[in-house]
Amino acid sequence: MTNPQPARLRLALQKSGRLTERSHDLLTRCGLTFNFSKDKLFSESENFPLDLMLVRDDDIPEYVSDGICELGIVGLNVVEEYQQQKKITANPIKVLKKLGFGNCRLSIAVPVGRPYDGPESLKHFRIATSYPGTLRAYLARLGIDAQVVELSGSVEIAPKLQVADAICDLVSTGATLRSNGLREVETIFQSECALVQTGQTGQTGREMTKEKSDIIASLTRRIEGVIKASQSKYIMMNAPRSALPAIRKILPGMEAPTVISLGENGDKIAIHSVSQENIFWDTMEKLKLEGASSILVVPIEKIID
Ligand code: PRT
Ligand code: ZN
Repeated sequence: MTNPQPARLRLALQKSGRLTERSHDLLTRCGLTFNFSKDKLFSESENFPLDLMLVRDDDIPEYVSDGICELGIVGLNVVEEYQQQKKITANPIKVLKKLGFGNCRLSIAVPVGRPYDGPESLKHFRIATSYPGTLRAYLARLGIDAQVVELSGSVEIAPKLQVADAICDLVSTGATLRSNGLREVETIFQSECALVQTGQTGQTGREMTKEKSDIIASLTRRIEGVIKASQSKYIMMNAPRSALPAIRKILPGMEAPTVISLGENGDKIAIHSVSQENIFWDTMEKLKLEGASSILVVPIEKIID
């Protein structure tokens, strides 16, 4: 009897766009290697049981929702829109980990100079958007009767073309709105890129087995380790022993520091610790004023607690 094939997972990823580089970088930092090729739909990892499926970001929620891919890396705005449009309530897509990049918000904006006095002002407006599902759900929640004008791109020019009174679009810096004479008035959804998992368990041929769940748990742990490491710093310094309480006050995010006695009478110490916060120049200067010297702050590559 032949052994069954070991399980491999499929992860849907944006083929080419804003999220692609950061997503590749994250997987690489998790220790996964791939043989990327622009023309291929699939890219297999050589050292982890995971195959990437490289597609347009708008298609990712459907592949994940249907269980064709167990996992996806995608903006939560796209997931929300898909689930609102399809009115999915059973087995929704699960957010396993927010990844801290691709941050943006879905906002309503009106032409500068147009009076706006809260969501009630949107009554009878024509609002142009590529996110009709999310916008309709927002308007319904607030009981606002407005017309949703669906556009697939360049939503920000709709008021100038007089096809809409307001728009609902993604905003990150706000520069696009400003340069089109628009003013952000309501945020209806906060988004960032996330690792998501199918809510399906029994798709024929792609059942969610214990083996697959274990692989997902292992990948999630690695991703958490990479994210935690990128938010942490390793800090080392020498200081008089008497300065330790003051130093701990300056660095409240410092985890149980390792204190090593220096010299013979032990009144000087070396402090080593992981800090969960950003260490700025002014923090280093404060440490120096407390008598710390040889202060070293170094990035951390991986952390497993
Ligand atoms: O080809 P494919 O369909 O895969 O890609 P796409 O062109 O549809 O998407 P892409 O690559 O542009 O964006 C992918 C994801 O990035 C989005 O779904 C969001 O989750 C996230 N993201 C983060 C953004 C932005 N920030 C963003 N600023 N997506 C789009 N924008 C656009 C926005 O639509 C507007 O036109 O940037 C403009 C606003 O930016 P600011 O900085 O001027 O406010
Ligand atoms: Zn897209």
